[in-house]
Amino acid sequence: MKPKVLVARRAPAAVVDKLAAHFDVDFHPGESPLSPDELRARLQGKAGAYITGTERITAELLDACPQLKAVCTMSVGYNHIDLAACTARRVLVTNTPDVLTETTADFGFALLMATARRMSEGERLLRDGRWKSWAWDFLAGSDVYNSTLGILGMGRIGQAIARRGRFGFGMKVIYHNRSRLPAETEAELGARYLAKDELLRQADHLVLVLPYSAESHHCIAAAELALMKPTATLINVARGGIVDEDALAAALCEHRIAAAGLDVFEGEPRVNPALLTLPNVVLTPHIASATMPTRIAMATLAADNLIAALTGAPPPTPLNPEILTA
Ligand code: 8YV
Repeated sequence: MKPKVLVARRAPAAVVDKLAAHFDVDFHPGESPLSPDELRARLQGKAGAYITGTERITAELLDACPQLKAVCTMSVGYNHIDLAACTARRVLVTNTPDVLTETTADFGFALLMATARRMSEGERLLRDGRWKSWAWDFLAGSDVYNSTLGILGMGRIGQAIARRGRFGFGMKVIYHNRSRLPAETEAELGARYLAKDELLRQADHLVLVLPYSAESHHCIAAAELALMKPTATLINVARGGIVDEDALAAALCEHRIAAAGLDVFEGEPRVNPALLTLPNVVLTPHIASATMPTRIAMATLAADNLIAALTGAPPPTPLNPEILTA
């Protein structure tokens, strides 16, 4: 008998077929995520779960699904999974690092450029028939080339954005991270480590790429925004909860910072209504990793993790590998 697994969201057909070769697959093909109650019901008797960032794995859910042995998420972020609760119950957790790094960095940089150069604002104006003439300051934004790129959270994606800034746009790179990078990585990126407040003061463009946790919740709020330059842009490709959106909307409205580019939101897919009315914010629906090759690579890696986890092989990218040896 094949082990039973739940595939909680649509996935590429080849990936579902691959899983079906190893498992008895219960597949949720819908466009919307299962509700928490539906997820609990569908996980009954399942040894494995293939999930995405839209399914929450809590201690209560784990207690209600004692057969569960592996949770494999098609995402690099895992703030939707209670990792400690999984580890305590010997449930293996895997994510999908690396395969999305460059694609996500491309998007982070695209969002930075669109925000600094007011691209969405210009397109809206043009489509609305409000483009009347030329003026010296018409849609004048801020420079990217030669400016100072601040990165909060210098992991794989932060470093990939730093490379784009330094080598593609001659930017001065400054960063803050929980732990400082090795000297040779700093030298390669030309990146200078600063205290968080100093990073906020000096950055022309501040990109948030840090993981979301209780520690990073609202780590950009009114006090932090007050330190930023009035000409600065703020870019968030990490998680919405890192930014206090009410404080950000107020800062944008009062031009205490110039603009923001946001791909992630605290209550997504709901967007704070205050942000929707502001012209100086570029809003995208959590698509930083959304290219077809990258999404296929993420889905394949999540499936390979699940197959390994339930067939006794070492999974490629475990988050709690200690349970494999303990
Ligand atoms: C995904 C992401 O689109 O990988 C992540 O952590 O935020 C995005 O790449 C999303 O989480 C899908 O699972």
